[in-house]
Amino acid sequence: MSIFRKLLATAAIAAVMFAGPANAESTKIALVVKSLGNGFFDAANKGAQEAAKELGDVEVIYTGPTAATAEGQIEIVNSLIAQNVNAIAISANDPDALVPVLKKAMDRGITVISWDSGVAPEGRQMHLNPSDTDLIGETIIKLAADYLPEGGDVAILSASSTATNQNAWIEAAKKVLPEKFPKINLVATVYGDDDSVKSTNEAKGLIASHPDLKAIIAPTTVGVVAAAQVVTDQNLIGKVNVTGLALPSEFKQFIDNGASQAVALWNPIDLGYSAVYLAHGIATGKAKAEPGARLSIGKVGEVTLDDTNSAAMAPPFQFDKSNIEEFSKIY
Ligand code: RAM
Repeated sequence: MSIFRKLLATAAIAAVMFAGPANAESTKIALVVKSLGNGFFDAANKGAQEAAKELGDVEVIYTGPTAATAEGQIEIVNSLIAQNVNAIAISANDPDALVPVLKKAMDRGITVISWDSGVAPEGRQMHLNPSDTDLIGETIIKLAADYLPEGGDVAILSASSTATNQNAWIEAAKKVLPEKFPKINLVATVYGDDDSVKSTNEAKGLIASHPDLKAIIAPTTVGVVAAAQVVTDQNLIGKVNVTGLALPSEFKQFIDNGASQAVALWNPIDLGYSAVYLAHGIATGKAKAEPGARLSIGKVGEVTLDDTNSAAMAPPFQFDKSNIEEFSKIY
């Protein structure tokens, strides 16, 4: 064998050795969600896996606590640090409680981003919002107001009381109420913790303590289903309109039966895809998270980071009788 051929053969063996087992060289990205068993996050995971496939060298680890608590997520992040993952993309149950453990992750060289529900700037390199926060805040009120020409009492059924995203949307909603929706009277805000049982009980409580309630606004895919089920079970269809942010596949039945006139949401598959795309870009050094940076989110487009290194993906869509059937087949 000539020296040249020998060298080629050696190179081939080396290449095989370096390729190693399928995942040896892949970028490990953990998609940490608020809690498992939530259809919204399962849809995001679908997009995350799509991004992994497209990027080719990525393994997505889909994980989260059983209940939507910061404590559960802290435990998970500690174990991801021990596993030496390359990146963590988290939808946080609390903006501050996770900062120390995420700082520890970053100190170890792990890329950390938040998406969906943010972490305070010192605990992550960037944050991806699904849509503009003020726009979501106004949208959830408008969804109720559109069907209340005379105005009236409405209440909010949220997720957990520390959820960064819901709290920001509620704050934005309260800001636009007096000027843009003067006839809408917000009588209460309660928290169902993205838990079906607690959300059901909170919805029942709202109805019992506010006899003139005209709408329940639930800016959570878990809460909105629970509230619509309560309205259905208590024969309140036509009396209390349920609205908010809903996954069409879970919510179609309540548009069909009239418990809700309309709801909204962004594409959760695109959101999970974008989170992985961004985490991968930063972890591999292809993208840099800094104010003003324009970062690619692959087939979804691109985002521009603001001065807090936050960006928004896309505006929400509205779903009603005319289109929920079509969207319910996608997510
Ligand atoms: C729930 C979660 C999630 C939120 C959606 C709208 O699934 O609270 O964080 O973005 O609702």
